[in-house]
Order: sequence, then C-alpha cells, then structure tokens
Amino acid sequence: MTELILALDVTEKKKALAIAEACAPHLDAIKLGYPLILSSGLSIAGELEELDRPLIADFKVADIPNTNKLIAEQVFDAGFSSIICHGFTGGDAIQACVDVASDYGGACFVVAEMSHPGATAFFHGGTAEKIAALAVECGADGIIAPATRPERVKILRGIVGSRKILSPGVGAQGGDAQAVAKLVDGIIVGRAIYEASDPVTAITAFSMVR
Ligand code: NUP
Repeated sequence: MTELILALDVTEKKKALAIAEACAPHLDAIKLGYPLILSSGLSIAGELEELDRPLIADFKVADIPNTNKLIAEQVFDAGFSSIICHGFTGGDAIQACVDVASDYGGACFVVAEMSHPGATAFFHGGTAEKIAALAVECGADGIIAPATRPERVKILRGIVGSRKILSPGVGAQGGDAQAVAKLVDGIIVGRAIYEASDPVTAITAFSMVR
C-alpha cells in the first residue's frame, strides 16, 4: 500500500484544523511545515494529535549536529512521530536527527532530491545519489524524492532498497500520482487537496494510493 500524506500548508489555524479533521479518516499521515507552525505555533501539533494520525515535521533540518539534535528534540517533544532533515549537511548532521528519532521511537526522513525545477542545479550530478547512500548508512528510515521526476525516484530506489521513499510534487507541481505511486511508499499532497473547494472529495483523486 502506498500511503497518502497531506501537506497541511494552511496558514489560518482554524481552517487548517477543519481541513485536517475532515480529511483525517482518508489519510495515513499529516505533514506540517513552516507555513502552519510559524503562523499557529508548535502547539498545533498537540491539537492535531487528537486526530490520531502520525504527524511528520517538515522542517528540512539543515544545521550542525548539535543544533539538529536540539531541533529534533523539540519536534518529538511536541508530539511529532517523524522528522524530515536535509542530507547535504553530511553524515554527522543526519545522524543527529536519526539518533533523536530513534530515542523517541520515531522516524527520520532525509531529503535526497527536491521536486521543484530549480532543484536540478544542485541535486543532480551525483549529489542526490550520495545523499541517499548517506541516509542508508546513517540508519535513516527513508528519503524524500521527487514525484515530478519518476525516473529519478527509480534510481534512488536502487540505492535505498526497502527503506521508505516519501514523494512530494504530485498535483500542483505537476507530478502524476498514478505514475509515482507504484514506485514509492507514500505520496505527499498539499495544494491539490487543501485548496480544493471540497478537500475530502479532492482526496478521491488520489484513492489509487490507499
Ligand atoms: O522536494 C520537496 N518538495 C516539496 O514539495 C520536499 C518537500 N518537503 N516538499 C513539500 O511537500 C513542500 O514544502 C510542501 O509542503 C509539499 C508539497 O505541497 P504541494 O506542492 O502538493 O502543495
């Protein structure tokens, strides 16, 4: 089964909570990032915990190991079950997030390659492959790879094996959910759901993944 993960990048707290509540029964996890946390505060994670869906913190943590550790501790203390960190910072920085996740019984996902057009400038040329290998070496639970480039997902799958691949970029960014769903463990969908006039109905467009 491929999981369906909602990227809840809604900056109005009330609206975010309403969408999450309506969609939760049809989702496998909810991903929160800077837009919602900066507008509503970290405590929104506690409020969303009531929906009984795993919460993924997409802070793309990218600092020195000690700062990464301090950030990850805040994330898991707030009620998240997974954290997303960047991988270009190197093995020790990834390891700090992996270790905290494991201390809390949570998971750590490493961004191997981003989904937007500009990402090719730095992630191509061997970097994404190196990051994916580092993620495996550090014992990360999986990687983030672009639904906008299924051919790249296939290459990265060859490196991470059975570790999870979560994939953003379907819908608003143009990726084809059908094409990528069979290559990954979870697709991450934001605007195509939360900007729809009826988010629950919009989810049915992704029902092939559940
Ligand atoms: O490479 C990435 N691309 C990406 O879109 C890594 C991400 N974490 N994301 C996030 O996925 C992005 O920040 C947003 O929260 C979500 C995609 O949202 P949407 O394009 O479906 O609205």
